[in-house]
Amino acid sequence: MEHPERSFIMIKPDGVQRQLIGEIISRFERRGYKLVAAKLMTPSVQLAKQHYAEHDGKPFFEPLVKFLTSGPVFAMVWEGKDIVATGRKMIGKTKPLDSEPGTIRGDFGIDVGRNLIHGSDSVDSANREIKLWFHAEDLNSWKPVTQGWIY
Ligand code: 3AN
Repeated sequence: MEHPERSFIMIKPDGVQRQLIGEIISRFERRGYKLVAAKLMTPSVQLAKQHYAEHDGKPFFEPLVKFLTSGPVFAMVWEGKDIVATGRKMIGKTKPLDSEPGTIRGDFGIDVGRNLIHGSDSVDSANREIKLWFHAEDLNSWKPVTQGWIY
């Protein structure tokens, strides 16, 4: 079944610890995006390594995997027009000095290793990551209700 573009967005352990889940969900909802899947979970080392496979061998790879598996993350799938690129804009740049105020990282983060949130960097990555983190049956396609109980 065809559906609008989707992105894998994950609040990392620092974002959960700092109780920013609601704030972050709210930003995506207000922008007009639709939540199609979400779960709080502590990733296994294997899952974290698969997720960050492109960084395998880099000096920050092991600490990154250790950090991601240190406690619960909040994994989500969001849907809507240009969600991958717009999601990255809303998240802000990886380096704290480059992340503009108004973005999630720019408003709440100062550390490159503790930058609160992950968002897929391309539609291909999104498809790969969504498959890695969610079962197909956990993705909920839903449409706005047109009956008269939302005013
Ligand atoms: P982004 O998450 O902005 O797409 P990536 O994919 O380049 O950034 O890096 C993935 C994660 O690896 C980042 N979110 C960050 O937590 C960590 N990371 C990237 N570069 C560094 C670095 N130079 N030092 C420490 N951690 C890094």
